[in-house]
Amino acid sequence: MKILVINGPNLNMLGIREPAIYGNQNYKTLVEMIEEKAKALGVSVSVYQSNHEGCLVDEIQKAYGDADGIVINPAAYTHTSVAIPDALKAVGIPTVEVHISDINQREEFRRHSFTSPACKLTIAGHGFDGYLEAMEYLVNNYSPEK
Ligand code: CA2
Repeated sequence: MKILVINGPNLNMLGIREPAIYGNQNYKTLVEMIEEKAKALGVSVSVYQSNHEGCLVDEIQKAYGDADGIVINPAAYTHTSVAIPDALKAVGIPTVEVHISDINQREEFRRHSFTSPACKLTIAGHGFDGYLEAMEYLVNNYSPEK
């Protein structure tokens, strides 16, 4: 099974500011945790980050016919982008939306996700572990070998 993990704008800055919301660990640690989890689950993973909406759409489109599952944290584009859920629907790959913080307990503008209707599941407020839970969910429910 092949999983693509996509991270949106500013997530590469994790660990630098706002530790009360996003924790102390940095982006490199997040990527290492994802890679270790992939090994433990016996799947292949690739991790992508961009600050640009169109690049995120390009990456989703590139996954068509290649990835078996997507884990996506669209970051701020969660609350603004129509192009990202459109791309997810276009490729039809089972996708889990992840947010490090609990977007439902924060500012009003973060409570709406344009992405979640295009996803099988949304995990929010579980910190970095949310990504690992999303990977497990995809393996348990959408592995092509099962
Ligand atoms: O909780 C999440 O994972 C978010 O997707 C993170 C986004 C935010 O816009 C969403 O509403 C919720 C922010 C990405 C990272 O922002 C940083 C801010 C300060 C320091 C480092 C990263």
